[in-house]
Amino acid sequence: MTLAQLANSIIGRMSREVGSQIAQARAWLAAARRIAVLTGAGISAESGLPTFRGTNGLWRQYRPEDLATQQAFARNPKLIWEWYDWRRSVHAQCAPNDGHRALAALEARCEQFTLMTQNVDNLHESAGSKKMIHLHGSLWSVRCTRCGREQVNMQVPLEPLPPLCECGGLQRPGVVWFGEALPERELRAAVAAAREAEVFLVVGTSSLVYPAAALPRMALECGARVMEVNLDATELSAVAHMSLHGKAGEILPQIIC
Ligand code: BV8
Ligand code: ZN
Repeated sequence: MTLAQLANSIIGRMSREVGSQIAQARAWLAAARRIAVLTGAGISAESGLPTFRGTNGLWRQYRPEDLATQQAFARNPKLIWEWYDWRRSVHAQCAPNDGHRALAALEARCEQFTLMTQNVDNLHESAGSKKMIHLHGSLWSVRCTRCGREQVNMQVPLEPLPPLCECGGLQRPGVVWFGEALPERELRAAVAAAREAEVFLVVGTSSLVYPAAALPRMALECGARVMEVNLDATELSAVAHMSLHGKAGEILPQIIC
């Protein structure tokens, strides 16, 4: 057998394996009455949003401790707001992709469905997802550091920076920073959905940030089938029942139809 023939036979075998994985994933999702989904920055990458830890990721240029913590905000609220307002301006130009749309279609046909996202963008909602939990808050909400008042503020760019509440207090981005607890109601709902799921689909997350990264493992312990869609192997791959490697916008429409 020549080298070219050997390469072709290996490629042929690999594509047959991927094909059977896609068919198996499609069958598991079609048969499941209770589905939970956890998404991360990777599902918004094909919409043009930077991830955190990828090659051009946000944390490649900045240290999270310097920007996504209460201490960083207290040190220099204007700098932190400039970073978040830059991200809001990038988000405002992005549209949902086929991955977001496939998850909205899965929700529409599934009896009991929960989409929990670590993302602070609103691309899932723009794609039609409704049964959603934002574990890390949203870039489009602001919270007063004095009276606690939450507001949705879609203005881009925000002026002046940093924004002030009507009470005169400083407003902060409505996101969860490192070292901050996740919103209790959302975390409780996410844990319940993970425990009840028959299938837990994990899309576009490095599975490094806790407690969100613990949710698929909880589902596994409660007997769920855990499937992962990611460009690369992650911390979860070793324990997932299936890891489909590729772009979310290409794989999800193949396994959800
Ligand atoms: C908490 C929001 C406790 C803001 C974010 C020391 C002190 C305190 C806490 C800790 C500590 N050490 C560890 C912790 C816990 C910490 C943690 O987990 N740290 C990690 C880094 C070790 N967690 C916390 O601090 C959490 N809070 O523990 O509080 C507590 C309890 C009670 C009372 C008080 C306190 C808070 C965590 C939330 C932090 N906020 N961001 C903002 O966005 O600015 S984290 C940030 O990471 C984002 O939210 C993001 O969602 C999250 C996870 O990242 P991913 O989404 O996975 O993105 P990433 O780039 O990593 O990966 C992308 C993946 O997609 C890759 O795998 C890539 O291959 C793939 N991909 C790329 N393109 C595609 C693709 N896949 C498919 N298709 C594609 N096209
Ligand atoms: Zn206020």
